[in-house]
Amino acid sequence: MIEVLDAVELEEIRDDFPVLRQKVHGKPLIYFDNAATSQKPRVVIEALNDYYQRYNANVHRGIHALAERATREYELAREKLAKFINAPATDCVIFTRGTTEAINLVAYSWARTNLKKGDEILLTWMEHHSNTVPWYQVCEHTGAVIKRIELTNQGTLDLGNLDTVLTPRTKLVAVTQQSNVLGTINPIRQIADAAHKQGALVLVDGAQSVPHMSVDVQALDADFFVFSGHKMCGPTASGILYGKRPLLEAMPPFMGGGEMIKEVWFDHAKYNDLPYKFEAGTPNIAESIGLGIAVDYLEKIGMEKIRQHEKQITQCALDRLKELAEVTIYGPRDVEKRGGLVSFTLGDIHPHDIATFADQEGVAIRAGHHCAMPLHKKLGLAATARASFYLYNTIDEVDVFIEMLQKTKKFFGACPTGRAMGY
Ligand code: C6P
Repeated sequence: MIEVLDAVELEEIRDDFPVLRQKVHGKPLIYFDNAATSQKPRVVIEALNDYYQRYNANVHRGIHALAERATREYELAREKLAKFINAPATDCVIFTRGTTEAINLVAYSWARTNLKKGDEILLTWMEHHSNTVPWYQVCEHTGAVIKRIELTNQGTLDLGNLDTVLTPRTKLVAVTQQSNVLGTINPIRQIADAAHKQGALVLVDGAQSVPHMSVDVQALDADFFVFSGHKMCGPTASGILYGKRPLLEAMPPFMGGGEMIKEVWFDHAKYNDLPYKFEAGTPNIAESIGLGIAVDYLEKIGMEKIRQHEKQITQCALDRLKELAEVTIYGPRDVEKRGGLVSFTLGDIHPHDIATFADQEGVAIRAGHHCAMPLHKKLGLAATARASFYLYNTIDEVDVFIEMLQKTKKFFGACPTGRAMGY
């Protein structure tokens, strides 16, 4: 049986998020900017307070009671994160400040060491700048080149010719599990199987998937898997890099400093074991502990329930947006193939005008290129407006959002643009 959140549970969840109970410009806040960052439940805020008020200390260094407790809680968080993504071993889970840092770690440590002139890095047109620019930098450094998997006009990946796009020169496929603009959920296992057949590795950007669905890095056969804590009810500056053990063991450290060494002599050093080899300096202790608490919170509700809830909200938003004749929606129509966000344009009204108008009505959405400029350029767009949902959003909020768009349309007057992609 498919489990969904009932009205009572939804109200209880909303009560867990202090920030939601406020008015913005005199209107009840509707927070539809969850793809940028999610709100934090009280338990996570309290976990940060608790660390600073009761056991603030550095980890893996001190032998006093506070340091031992901080180390215990930090390592417990790592265990929770490993279990959450079904990592085969806890020490293959590295704390980072987020997706961007995790991808840069792989780009600097693995790619710069292993790639050479003429090698190929396969991206898609829907990648975030975090999964684009580090690879441009790798290419500048090594002489490798970027190739891209094309899109269908439904905003899904065109995998028809995957076997020819992948060549013996492809060394890495770096792909998002869910697009932050189109919402598209990509078939990672299919891509990984094809990549592995050619001897290429696969890095999966889970920034927009891990907060919203259950993820199993072993079932996906991802070589590297990265995500951010702040999009999944956790603190800012928290995140994870998971990598397969032989890869992580062979990689040189990303940064040098304290903690990442076993011993240091006058002119050289012996590096530490995993995961510490990649956690130089004092880490983001409070944030990583807070992320562990966020995982407890999400697991208690259930990732399947969260996904089902978001599907309902997204279906409602897609259906109701179509009431606006001038609207163009980007990405797949089928909620089975997309996550809980909708990017759209409303005739020729500038998306920034839509977002500004929305703000006046208490509705927080994002407008712009969403750090995916190649995709917007490919679509011939300067910007889109984006509403992105999470476990605490409601159908009633979608109704207010649509009313707000009706008002926006009336205020600005919208002329249809007949966009080629989207529907
Ligand atoms: N996207 C958005 O509004 P960081 O900033 O490191 O936590 O996450 C970067 C990132 C990487 N990949 C994807 C698919 C993302 O969506 C993001 C962050 C936000 O869409 C902020 S630009």
